[in-house]
Amino acid sequence: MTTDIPPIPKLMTLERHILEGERQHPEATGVFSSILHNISLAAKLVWREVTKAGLVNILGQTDRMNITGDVMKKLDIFADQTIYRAMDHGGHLCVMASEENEDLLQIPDGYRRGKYVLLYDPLDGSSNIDANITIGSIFSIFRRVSRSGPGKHKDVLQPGDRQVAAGYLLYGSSMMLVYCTGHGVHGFTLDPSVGEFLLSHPNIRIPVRGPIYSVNEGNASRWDPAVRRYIEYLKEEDNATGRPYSQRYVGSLVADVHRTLLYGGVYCYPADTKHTAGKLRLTYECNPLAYIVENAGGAASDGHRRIMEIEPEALHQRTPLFIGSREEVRLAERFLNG
Ligand code: FDP
Repeated sequence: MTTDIPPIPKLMTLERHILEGERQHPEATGVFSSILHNISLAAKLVWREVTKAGLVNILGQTDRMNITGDVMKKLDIFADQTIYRAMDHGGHLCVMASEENEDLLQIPDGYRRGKYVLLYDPLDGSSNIDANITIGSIFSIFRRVSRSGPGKHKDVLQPGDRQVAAGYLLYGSSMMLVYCTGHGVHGFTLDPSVGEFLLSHPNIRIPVRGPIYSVNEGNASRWDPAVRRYIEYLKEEDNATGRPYSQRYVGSLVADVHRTLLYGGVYCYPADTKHTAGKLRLTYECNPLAYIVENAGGAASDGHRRIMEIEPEALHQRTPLFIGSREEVRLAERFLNG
C-alpha cells in the first residue's frame, strides 16, 4: 500500500501574497496591501453585477454620454462609482481619475489624503457587455508629485515608467486579478464559493515571441501603408519564421492583452484615418498594461517609442498601441519605421 500523499499546494490568497511580498521588502509600508484590498473589494462588487446583468435587466443604454462620446452603459456608471467609493476613504490616495469623468476625482472632504494617485478604466470593453464577452477593469498607481492638499493634474499626468503598481481585473468565465508592484506579475483567480482571490498564475512571463496577432482588421483600409505591410507580412506563408500567424480579436483590450500575456504574440491598435492619434487611452489603459507586460518580459510601444516614456499632456489622451512579446513588438516597430 502506498503512503504517498501529493503535497498540498500553498493556499496563497491575495492578502497573504501581498503581505509576504511586503515582508521581503522592509521599506514597504503596507499601503499597497490596503489599496489592493479595496480594489479587489470593488471588483467583487462589479463582478457581482456583471454576472447578474442578463438577469436583472441592468443592461441598456442611459441617455448619458461619457466624455469621449460613447454612450455609457449603466454598468459603466456602476463600476466607476463603486471603484471610487471603495477607494475614497482609505487615506492613501490624494486624487483619482477615471475614463468616465472629464476631470480629476478628488478625495471627499473629511477623509485623509495620502501619497498615492489612482487612475482607472472602470469597465474596459463595454461594447461587449450585452454579448456576455469578457470585459475588465484596469488600474494604475503613482506616487503623488505635488506636495500637499488636493491632487493636481501633474499628479495624474506622469509618464508610465513612474508607476509604482498596476493591474487589471477580468470578468470572464472566471474572475481574475493580475497585478504587479515591480516584483513580478502575478495572477489570482476568484474562488466565488469563499469570495477569495487565490494565486493561480505566479510570476507570469510572456513568451519572447508568439505567432498570434490581434487587431481590428476591419480598419485596414484606414491604416498607414506601413501598418498594412506589417499585417500582410504576418499572414504570409513562411515555415522558417512560423508564418502565417493566427489572428485573435476579442475587442476588449484587457482580454486581448491577457491572452497575449499568457500565450505570446502582439496586440495592435494603430492610428488610422478615423483615429488619427490612435483609439486607446494612454493614462488609464495603455500605461498600466504596458507596466504589466514589460514587467513580465514583454514590450509596449506606440510604434516609435516606449509607451511608458510618453509624457502625457491630457488625462484622456489617446495613443497607438503595439503590445506583447518583445520580439513581436520590435518587428512591428521595424515595419513602422521603414
Ligand atoms: P470599448 O470601446 O468597447 O470600451 O477601450 C476601448 C475599447 O473598447 C477596447 O477595450 C477595445 O479593445 C477597443 O476599444 C475596441 O475597439 P474597436 O471596436 O474599434 O476594435
